[in-house]
Amino acid sequence: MVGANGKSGLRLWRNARLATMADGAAGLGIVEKGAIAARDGLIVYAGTEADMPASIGQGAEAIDCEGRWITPGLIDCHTHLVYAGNRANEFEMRLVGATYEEVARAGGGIVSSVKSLRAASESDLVAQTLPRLDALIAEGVTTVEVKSGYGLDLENEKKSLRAARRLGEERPVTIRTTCLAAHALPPEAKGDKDAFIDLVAATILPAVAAEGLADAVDGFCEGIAFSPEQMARVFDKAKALGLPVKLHADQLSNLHGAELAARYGALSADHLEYTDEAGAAAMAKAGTVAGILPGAFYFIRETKKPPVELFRRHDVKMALATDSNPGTSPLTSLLLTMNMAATLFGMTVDECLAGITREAARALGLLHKTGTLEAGKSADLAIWDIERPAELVYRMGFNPLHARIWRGQ
Ligand code: DI6
Ligand code: FE
Repeated sequence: MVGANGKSGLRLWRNARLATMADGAAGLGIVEKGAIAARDGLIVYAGTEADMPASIGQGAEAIDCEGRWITPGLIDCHTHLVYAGNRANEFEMRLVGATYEEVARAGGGIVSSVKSLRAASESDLVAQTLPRLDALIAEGVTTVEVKSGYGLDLENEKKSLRAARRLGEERPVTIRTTCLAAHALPPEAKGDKDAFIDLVAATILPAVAAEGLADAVDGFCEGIAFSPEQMARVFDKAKALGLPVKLHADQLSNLHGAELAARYGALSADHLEYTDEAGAAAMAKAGTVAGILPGAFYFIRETKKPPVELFRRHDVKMALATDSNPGTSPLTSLLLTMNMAATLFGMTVDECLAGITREAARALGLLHKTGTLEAGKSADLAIWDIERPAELVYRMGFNPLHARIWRGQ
């Protein structure tokens, strides 16, 4: 095929150092004097320049990376990016002593974002979200998961998910959508959580699934949100509709959300500050990824850390994400997320980098398509002006991205 780039539609990034992040490779899967070739948006070669078959490079548009590092394009596997307004006012309240739970019980919290989102049009939501998406993209992000959960009725959940899908038309980035209707109780539910869960399971999920608006289903299992039994009803419906599940689990208390998620074969269970050993063991057995979210931990000044050591011991894969949301993590930097995971939770450089590439892809069920530099995967790359990968984790508030490639472009 003759494409825009090179006579054969083939592009070659050469004279680079690769952190392939390949599954099973030692550490970061480093390749010195490396090259990556891509055709039609897919990687056809990733390895040393010396070993690259001559036929692969023929006719390619070659880009000299001048010794720069290439990693997989970054993946933010847990965001609530679509919302209207912000909650800087609650931040101010908390700074003079109120806790997140107190703010929530006083009618602030998620419900105040629900009011703002319901008042916004779909286009308005897209316009308000794009600057946040652009901040992620500016750091080399090529895939973003976006949850609903501030609509909390059929029309507004659909509006959120349509706005999320539209982000992927407005920008060169892969968007995965998640229906988080079981996020909080809307005011019109008048305190009846079971009736609201009925609405989610009987009406919202089937409609969202029928319109193909969601790639997965999530929920908030917590004292201030929904019980494990209520979440199980949501998951039963998701499974019946053929949608994979994930869960906000054990963030503020241990309701054994990790085990619930594992029981349903969840792609990931996220937060996990209060998860115990039984939870970690269940996740390992089910292949459920641990979604570690240091932004929320930091922002609400949580003190209980997620049990990273237990996850290592049980070989639970760990992903890292921003949890970008207006209430508990107004964060749009995966680089800063890595620094927080290292500094606050003691995650290593290798764990941090895997957490925003390979393991984030796994947490989205996309590991066959992206997340590592390997032939057959999407040519999603981030090219960095750094001397060693640790710099990506080490700095705070500095962006050394040289170029971002999404699907070969
Ligand atoms: N856990 C969180 O940290 C966010 N949602 C959730 O289930 C908070 C979202 C918000 O406060 O708006
Ligand atoms: Fe979240």
